[in-house]
Amino acid sequence: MGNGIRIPFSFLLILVLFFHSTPQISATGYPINVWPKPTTFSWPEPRITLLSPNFTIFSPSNPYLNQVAKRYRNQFINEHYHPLVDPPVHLTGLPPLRSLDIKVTDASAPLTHGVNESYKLIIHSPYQTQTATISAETVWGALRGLETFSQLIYGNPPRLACELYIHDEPLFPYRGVMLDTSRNFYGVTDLLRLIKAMSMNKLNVLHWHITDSHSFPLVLPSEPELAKKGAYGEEMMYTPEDITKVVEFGMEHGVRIMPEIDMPGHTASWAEAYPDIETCTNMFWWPAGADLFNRLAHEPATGQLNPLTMNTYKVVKNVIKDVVSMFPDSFYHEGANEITPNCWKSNKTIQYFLAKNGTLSQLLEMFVNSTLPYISNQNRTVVYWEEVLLDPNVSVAASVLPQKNVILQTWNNGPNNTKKLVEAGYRVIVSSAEFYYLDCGHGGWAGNDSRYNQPPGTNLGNGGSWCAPFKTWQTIYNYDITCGLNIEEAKLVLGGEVALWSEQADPAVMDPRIWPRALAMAETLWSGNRDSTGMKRYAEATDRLNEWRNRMVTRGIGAEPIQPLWCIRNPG
Ligand code: CP6
Repeated sequence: MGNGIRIPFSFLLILVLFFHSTPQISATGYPINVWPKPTTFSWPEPRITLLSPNFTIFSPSNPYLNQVAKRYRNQFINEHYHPLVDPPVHLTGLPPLRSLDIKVTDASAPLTHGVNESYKLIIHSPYQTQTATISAETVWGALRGLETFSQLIYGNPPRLACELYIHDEPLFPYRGVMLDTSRNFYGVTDLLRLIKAMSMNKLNVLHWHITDSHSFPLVLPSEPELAKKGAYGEEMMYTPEDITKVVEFGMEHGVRIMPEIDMPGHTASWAEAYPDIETCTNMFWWPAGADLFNRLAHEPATGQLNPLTMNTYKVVKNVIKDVVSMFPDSFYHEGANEITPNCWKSNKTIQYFLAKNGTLSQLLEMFVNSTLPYISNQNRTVVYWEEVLLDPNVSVAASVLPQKNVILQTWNNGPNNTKKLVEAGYRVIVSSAEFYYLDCGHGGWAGNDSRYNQPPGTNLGNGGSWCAPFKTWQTIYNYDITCGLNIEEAKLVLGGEVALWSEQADPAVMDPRIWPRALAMAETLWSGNRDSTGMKRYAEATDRLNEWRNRMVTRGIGAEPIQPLWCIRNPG
């Protein structure tokens, strides 16, 4: 924290006192290095005290909270984080902090959508008491408070701010990251590292896009052939034990796991086991007129389940049943994106259906009508990509999707599609490709089609249009997911999600591709992107981001730097 930021903060304090306003984000006294920035905090005097070597956490008895408290206690004592810039305060010789008391009102509230994540953290004056308290409604709020507490500690021996007050809660209940494990495979350790990094940033949903056309890495007890034939290899599969491990690790970090088995499109990998339920998997690679979406995903022909084949539903229901039993979360993502008209049209049975005045949209309705109630009846809220309703060529009638049972995830056309959907009464998760798609790396296009391997400047239609320009953390930080909506409409926006599609990503580049950009969204969705005067807080965020990115690296997350150390040591 450079000296430069002190002046604006004291200035704010004066402004706030002068106008008696209630700003969304108020800050009094000195700044603190916490990411995402707490909603409200106050640190009137820059006092630092040591953490006692016998530091103890007292928490109500709850299996998750006890385990989490133990983990954090260990981190508090042993992290020894060395800040890039020494805080402008020094040890004052106060008595050390001896304990942290955690108080939880409802220790049995499960980790579900909308669970209360607020907490109050008070580090008292050591002259009065050598304790700190976290008070939260739920264990999940307490967990957020513990993360904040961990970020206040630095140095060896460990020390932290005292006489500090924080009241914190998220603006949006849904703060997600999507990872695609079909185009390239990620091991369980990679998934756990991602969950850990998400938790550090108070992100709470991992949307796991498990399968797609390229590979089917999920071992399902009722349909073992799907992974056996559709995975990239024996080592590149997730067993039911792996899933349990990921789900449990998520729980311990306040991160829900929402599975997606994309269907009926994006399913070519199913054809290895069940060629009879698929359409167009033998379509030649990019025949003239092939839909551009296929090219975007570098696909082996999209492959779409045939809604007119009875065996399709037998397999699909087995898949859903197994996935529901492995993933306890109440959200279930069914995909339903990018239906390719030419794919269905290439099938003889479907051609016959269309010739009898049937439509492609009716085919999708058949599929949704036989799967949505099946999933809803298992106490799941179904999430679909926006096209299920908005695709101009193939989409279902709104009456097929009851507002209370489904949530739609937008990714096209910035805020306009979000607006359309909330106007129609649907709850929405925003993943605008222009802002929140992280997949594009610097490797250029190289599908297994010679047309991709062209000299610079070659026009490949709209392929890759979202890739350029590369989305910087500022672009993501700047984005307001409810822009253009009125207050009532904005209430239907549950939150946002950044997405890492993996055509050009794998474990080797996962960390730097996701971080620090996802943490920019994390802060926007937690406490917003503006200071108390309503201005976007880039400069203040930049200093905090540098310090936070560095701490993430020391915690084992390969986040990209945003500046050379020189800029950090010599703030402008
Ligand atoms: N795969 C799946 C993809 C994409 C989607 N679904 C995608 C589309 C456009 C861009 C990036 C990714 N590769 N199954 C869209 C939801 Cl730019």
